[in-house]
Amino acid sequence: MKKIMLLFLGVLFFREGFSHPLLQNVYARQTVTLNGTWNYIVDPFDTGYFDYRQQPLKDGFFLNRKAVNPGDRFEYDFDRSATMTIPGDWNTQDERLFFYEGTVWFKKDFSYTAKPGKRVFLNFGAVNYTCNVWVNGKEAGSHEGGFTPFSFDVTALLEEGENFVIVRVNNQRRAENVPTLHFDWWNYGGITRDVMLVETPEVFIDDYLVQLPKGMTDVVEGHIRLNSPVAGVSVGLQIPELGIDRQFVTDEQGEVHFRMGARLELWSPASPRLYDVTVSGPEETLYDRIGFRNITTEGKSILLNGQPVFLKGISIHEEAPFRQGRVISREECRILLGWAKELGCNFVRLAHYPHNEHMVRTAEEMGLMVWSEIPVYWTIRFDNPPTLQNASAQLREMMERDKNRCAVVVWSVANETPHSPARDVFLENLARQVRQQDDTRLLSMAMEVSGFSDNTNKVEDYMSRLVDIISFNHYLGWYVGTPQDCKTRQWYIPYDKPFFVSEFGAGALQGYHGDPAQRWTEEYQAELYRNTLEMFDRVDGFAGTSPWILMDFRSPRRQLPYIQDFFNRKGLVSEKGVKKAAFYVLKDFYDTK
Ligand code: GCB
Repeated sequence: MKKIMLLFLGVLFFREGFSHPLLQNVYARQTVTLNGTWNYIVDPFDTGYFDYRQQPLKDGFFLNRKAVNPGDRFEYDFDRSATMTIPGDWNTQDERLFFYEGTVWFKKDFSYTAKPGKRVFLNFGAVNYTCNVWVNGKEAGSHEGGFTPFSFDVTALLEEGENFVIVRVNNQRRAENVPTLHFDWWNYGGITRDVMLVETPEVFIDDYLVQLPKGMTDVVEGHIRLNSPVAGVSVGLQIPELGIDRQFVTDEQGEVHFRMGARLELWSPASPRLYDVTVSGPEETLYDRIGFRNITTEGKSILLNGQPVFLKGISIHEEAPFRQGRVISREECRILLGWAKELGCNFVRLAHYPHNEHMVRTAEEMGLMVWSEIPVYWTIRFDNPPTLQNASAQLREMMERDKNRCAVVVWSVANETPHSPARDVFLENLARQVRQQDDTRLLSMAMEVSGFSDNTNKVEDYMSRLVDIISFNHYLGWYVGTPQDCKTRQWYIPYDKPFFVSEFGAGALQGYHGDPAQRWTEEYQAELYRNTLEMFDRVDGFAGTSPWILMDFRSPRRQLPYIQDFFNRKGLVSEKGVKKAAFYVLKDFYDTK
C-alpha cells in the first residue's frame, strides 16, 4: 500500500523539469551500459531531419525504417552503415570526419526486460554539441552543450525485448553558442562520454550533498532530496569511519537537511583522505567516496584547511595521451594526472570546459585540487539572452555533477573575455549563480592584462571585485615581447586578493633543439618558463599558476607545417608522451615551493 501511495504521489508531483533530472552520482546506480558499437550515418545536409523545404520531417532517420517490399524507397539504412565505438569522438574514428562539423546520426540496438516498479533514464555523460534523442522512434528529448551530463526519462518509451536508440548529433559552430565560433581546441564531435540506462525506483534519491560548511572543519552538513516532493519517506546517511549512521524523514518538499558535528581527517594533496559514504532510501543504496576540506582566502593568501597554500598547477585539455581524440577511460585520466603529479603539482586547471567525471574523481583520489570551468571563452555573444541561458545551464550542470567532489576548489566562469558593459552583466549573472549554488568554493575567471605603461603590466578588470582569486593569462615572451623582458617587467595588480597566473607558455616542438632565442625550440620554451616563474615570484600576492599546458593538443588554428601540423605545441609533454625541457624547469620550481 505504501509503495502504491509513493508511486501515485511520484506521478502527481513531478518536479519541474522532471523529464531531465540531473541524477547525482549515476555510476553508483543500477545501470545497463549502452557503450560499445553504434551504427552511424554522416548527414552533412541534415537530410534525415529536414525535408527539401527545410521543415522537420515526420518520418526522419529517427524512425529507423527499412525496405521490406520491393517498391519501398528509403535512402538510408542504419544497419548497413558503418560503425564506431561509443564513447568516442567521430574525428579520430573515421578519416573522412577529421575536420567534419555537422550532423551525424547514431543508432544502437539493445534488449531490455522491464522491471516492475522501476523508472528508467537514458543518461549521457556528454554529447558535443547538440543532440536529439529518440527511443524506438519516439522522441525522448534534446540537449545543448558539449561537456555536461543529462538524462531523459524513457520508462514509457521502452519495449519488452528489442529496442533501439537514435541520436542526432550536431557540432556545427555558431556565433551564439557556448563556446562560440572561435576557440583554440579541436571541435571533437559525437557521443564522447558514457551512455547508459539508469534504473531507479519510482520515488528515488535524485540528489544529495555531503560537505563541510564554509570556514568550518568539524561539522558535516548537506541534504538528501527525492525526485518528488513526498513527505514521510525514510532516508539514511552512513559514514561508518565517522560513526555516523542516521535516519531522517523527508519534509513536504521530499527533502532532508542535516548538520552534525564530526571529528574529521581533512582531505589535502598531502593526504587525500576520502570517506565511504552511503545514502539510502527505502529501495536503494547509493555509495560514494567523499572528502572534506576547506578552501578560503585571506588578504592575498589562499588557505587550504586554514593553512596558506601555493597552487602548483598545470592546465590540461581533455585530450587523450598517446593517441588523439577525447579522453574516454580512467586509465587515460590517470596518465595525464600522473604527469601532473610528476611535475610536483597539487592543482590542475581542467580547461576550457567541464571534463569527464572520471577526471575529477581521479584527481581527487590522487590529491590534486581542481579548477573547473565552462566554455565562456573569448568573444561569445554577451548581448544575447539565450547565450546567457545556455552558459548558465552548463554552469549549473557542471556544479551539480561535481558538488560532492572536495577536490574542486575553484569554479571559473570565463576565459579571456573582452571588457564591455554587456560582458560585465553577463558575467555578473554567472558569478551570482555560483554564489547562490555554492558558497563553499572559490570563484574565479581567467582575465587578461588590461594595460601597460612604464614597463608595468596592469591587471584591472571590473570583474575583480566579484572573484576570490584574481586570475589572468599572459604570454610575455611569446605573443608579446621576448623572454628577456620578464627580467625587468613590473606588475600592478591593485587588489587585496591573491593572484593566480592561469596561463603562460610558449610553443616548442619536442626534439627540436637550438638557441634559447630560436622559436619553437625546447630551449626557448624552457627559457621562457624560467624567466616567467622568476618574474612572478617577485610579485606580492603570487598564489599559484597553471601554465599552458600539460600536453600538446589538436587545434585547427595551429597550422605551421613541420612544427604545428594542427597541434598547439605549448605542451610540456608531446602528444606521444615525451617530456620537453621546460617540464623540468617547472618541476624544479615546484620542488622549491
Ligand atoms: C590562451 C587561451 C588558450 C590558448 C592559448 C594559446 O590564452 O586561453 O585556450 O590555447 O592562449 O596557446 O594561445
